[in-house]
Amino acid sequence: MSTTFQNIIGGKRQDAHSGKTFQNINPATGELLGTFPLSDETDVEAAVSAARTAFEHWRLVPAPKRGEILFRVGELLSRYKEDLARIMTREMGKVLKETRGDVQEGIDMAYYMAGEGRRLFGYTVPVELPNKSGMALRDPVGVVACITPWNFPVAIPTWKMFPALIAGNTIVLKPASDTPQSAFRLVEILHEAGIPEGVVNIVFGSGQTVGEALIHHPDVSIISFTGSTESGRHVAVEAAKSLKRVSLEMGGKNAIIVMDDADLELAVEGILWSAYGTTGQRCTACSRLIIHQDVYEKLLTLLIPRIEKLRLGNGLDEASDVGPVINKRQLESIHEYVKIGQSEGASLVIGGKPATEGELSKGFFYQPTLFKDVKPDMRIAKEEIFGPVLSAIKVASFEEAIAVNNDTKYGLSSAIYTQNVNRVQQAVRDITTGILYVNSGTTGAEIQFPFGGTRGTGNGHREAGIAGLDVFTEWKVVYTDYSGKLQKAQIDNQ
Ligand code: UN1
Repeated sequence: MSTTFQNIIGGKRQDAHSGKTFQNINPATGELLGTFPLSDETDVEAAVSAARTAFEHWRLVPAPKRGEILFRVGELLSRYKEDLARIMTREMGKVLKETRGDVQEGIDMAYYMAGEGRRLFGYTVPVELPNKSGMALRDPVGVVACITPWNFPVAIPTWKMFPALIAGNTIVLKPASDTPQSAFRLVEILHEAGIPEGVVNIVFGSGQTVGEALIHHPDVSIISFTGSTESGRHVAVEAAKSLKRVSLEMGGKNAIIVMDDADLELAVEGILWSAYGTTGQRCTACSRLIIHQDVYEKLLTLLIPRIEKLRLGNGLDEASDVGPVINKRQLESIHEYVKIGQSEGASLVIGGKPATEGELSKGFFYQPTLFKDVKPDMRIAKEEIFGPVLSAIKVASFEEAIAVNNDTKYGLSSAIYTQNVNRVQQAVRDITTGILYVNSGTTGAEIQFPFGGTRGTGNGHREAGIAGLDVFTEWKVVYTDYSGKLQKAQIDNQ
C-alpha cells in the first residue's frame, strides 16, 4: 500500500513548499511504497530555523535528562524493531535478519548515548598558579545537518543523531531518497519518546537541492555525511568556504587476507557474509580476497559451491540470503564493473549478470559474482563497486598480502585469517585501515568503538564510541582564579 509522507519541521508535518513529490520504490518488486515531498531551499530554511530555535532550549536541558529521552528511544526502537525492519527491507531490499540488525545498531546507540548523558566527560588537571582551577567542558555546537545513505537507513542516522543530541545539538536530517520511509518512522519514534519539537527535523529531497542548501546555510554548524567519496569531497570543499565542521564517512575497498595456515572453512563463512551480505552494499563489505598461493585453489574450491548456494530473493522471505541491489542505476553500474573486469583479463568464475529468473525479474537482482586471477592494479580491485562482486588476488607471502591490502585509496576495514600469533601482531602493527578483524570478516563493527577509516574513507573523524562525540562538541576551558589578586600565567609573579 502506498502512502503520502511529509517533512517533519518544528514537530509539524508539512508538504514541500513547492508541492512537488518523489516516489519510493521497492527494489525487490518495483512496487510503489510511498510518495515523499521533493523539498527545496525554502523547506530547508524552515527546518534550520526550527532547529536553531530549539537549540536555545535543548542545550539547557541537563544531559542526564536528554539521556532519559534517548533511553526511551532505545525502548521504543526495541518495541518497533520488527515493524521498522520490515519497512526497511521493503524499501532497501536487504534481508530481514540484516534489517533487524540495522535497527539493533540504533537501539545499541540509543542506550550507549543515553548513558553518556551522565558522563560526557570533560576533565580537570592541575594549573600552574596557586588558588586557581581549570576545567575543560564539552559544549554543544548548534545545528547539525545529517546527510545519510540508503544502505543503513536506520543505523547510520542514529550514529549521527544520538551523539549529536546527547551533547545538546539539534538536527536536520536529510535521508537518502531511496530509503525515506525508514528515516521518517525513526523520526516519528524520536518524537514519541519525547524529543521536543524542532530538536529533530526531517527534510526529504535530493542531495543537489536539499543537501546543497544545508551545506551552505549559515546557521548549520556541522555537516555529518555518509556516502560516496565523490560526494563527500564535494561536501568538504563547499563546507570549507564557510568553515563548517564536516565529518565524512565514505567508501571502502576492504580486503580479507587468507594465509596458508588459516582455517579455510572458517574463512569461507566470513567471506560469504562480508562479500555478499547486504548484497555487497556496505562500506565495510569485502570486495577483495587476498589469498596465499599455497591455499588459493583450495579456498576457491570450498568457496564457489557456497556462493552457488546463496539464495537470491525478496528480503521479506526468511529463506532469502541475498536481496536486490538498491536501484536500476546501481544494477547497471555493478554490471559495468563486471564488464570492465572481463576486459581487464580477470576470470569470471561465477555470476556476472543481473538475475532475472521468475519473480526476480521484477526487481534489481544481481548474481553473486566472483572473479579470480585479479591483479591488484585492475580497476575491479581498486574501485568501490558497492555490489556483490568479489575479486580474488593471489599473493606469494605475508608481506605481499599486507602490501596489497594497504595499497588502496580507501582505508576502512581489513581482515586476516591466520593461526599464527606473530602474523596477527604484525598485521595489527602494519595494516593501515581504521578497522582490522582477526579471524572474522570485514563487517560487523560494534557501536562502542570508533568507526571510520583512513585515506579516502574519511576526513579523520570517527563515528560511534566516545570518539563519536568529538565532532559534535566544542571544548570550552574555564579558569577560575580565587586568589583575589591578579596572577599571570607564564610570568614570574614574585
Ligand atoms: C556501512 O557500511 O556504511 O560494520 C556501515 C558494519 C556495520 C556498519 C556498516 N556495523 O558492517
